[in-house]
Amino acid sequence: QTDISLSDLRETVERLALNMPVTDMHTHLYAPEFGNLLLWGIDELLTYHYLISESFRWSEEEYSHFWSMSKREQADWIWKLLFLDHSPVSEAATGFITILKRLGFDVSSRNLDDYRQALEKRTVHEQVDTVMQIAGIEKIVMTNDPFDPVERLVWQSGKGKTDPRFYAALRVDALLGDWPHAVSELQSLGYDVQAEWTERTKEETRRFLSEWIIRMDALYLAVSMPGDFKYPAGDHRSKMIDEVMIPVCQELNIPFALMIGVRRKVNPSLRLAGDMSMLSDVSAVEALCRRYPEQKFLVTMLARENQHELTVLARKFRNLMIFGCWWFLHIESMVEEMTRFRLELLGTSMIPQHSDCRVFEQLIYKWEHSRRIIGNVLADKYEKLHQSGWNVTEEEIKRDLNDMLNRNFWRFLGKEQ
Ligand code: REL
Ligand code: ZN
Repeated sequence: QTDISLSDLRETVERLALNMPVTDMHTHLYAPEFGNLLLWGIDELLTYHYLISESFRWSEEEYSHFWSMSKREQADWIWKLLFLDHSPVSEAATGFITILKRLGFDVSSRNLDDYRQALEKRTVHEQVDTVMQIAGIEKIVMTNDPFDPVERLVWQSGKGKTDPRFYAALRVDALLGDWPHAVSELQSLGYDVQAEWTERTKEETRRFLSEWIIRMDALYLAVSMPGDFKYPAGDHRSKMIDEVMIPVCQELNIPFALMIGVRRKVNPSLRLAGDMSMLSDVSAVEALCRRYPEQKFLVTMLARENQHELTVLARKFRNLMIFGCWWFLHIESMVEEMTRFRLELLGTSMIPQHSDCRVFEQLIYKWEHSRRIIGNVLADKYEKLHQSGWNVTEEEIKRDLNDMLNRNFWRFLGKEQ
């Protein structure tokens, strides 16, 4: 293996970073078997909730009027406000342009109907294959909610686990965040639970989780929580975690994923686009990692202010894997900043990014933008090493990228492929 010269280093790292197959360990995408739950195409892309909230900044329109429009009309409205009346420089808007370009469309024409017509000719299967190929995505982890009646039917009909490129993650926010709602859902699914925290209720909630993890073959159990999550606290959340969630994860030997720092619906009129970020308490994660050294925790936080402390915490606990630049942090400046100090504090022993895609083609831009940044930050580090006489080989660069974009996740799961 010959050494890479200093002048070729950056280009080599960037090329390898752009081409390394990826495991996208948290998305809101679905396999084609899930029917309409899998969103794709121009109108879904333009009505992404990130773009909805950006559009309303330019309009006096009633929220209710927007929601009464057809999807196509909403898309046209957003296209005009964010792409024609103003330049699409935000991350989500630029992302749409990256998608058009990579799909081979003439971006300069600005002709939405051409793009629509081109995609309407494709089947969902063709588009899934094409996009995964363009984006270099090998494995996709979905977010799977048994309380969603549409999704539940797919699992109950046995069609949920047919496409080998897609993996499940069991997501049950209501158990921690809206217990009354969870109780009525669990009851309607035939579990003998009640609002009071009885032994029977705990047992039945554990049974619910185990049965669904097994049915979905879920890779991990996931929850999102607001920043006011405290642990240990003697409240409902602590009890649910200690007496239900951790025991089930331990029994089935899967990680527990915590996504902390989201305040839902601060502006309910915006629906999905109305969620806000919130400062979190890193010491809650610290306490969990200390109390359960055998339990693996996948953790991401939404506030920028929490990122450095969380990264330091990962130095203290090997059962903590930090992942991704979540949501409002999934913008170039934050990905750059976070990737840099994560590498500086943890080396390559972290998961630098997940896509959080909701619409299939978003895989293209979310990963292209992130791969470039990851490659460049890594190139800076290799250049420093090179100047000291430590030359990384192409094989070693691939190994490092493969760790960050694939293996760290699978190794953490104990399911190295
Ligand atoms: O998994 C989550 O809780 C969030 O990522 C989502 O709620 C959010 O809407 C997503 O689109 C963010 O990227
Ligand atoms: Zn998400």
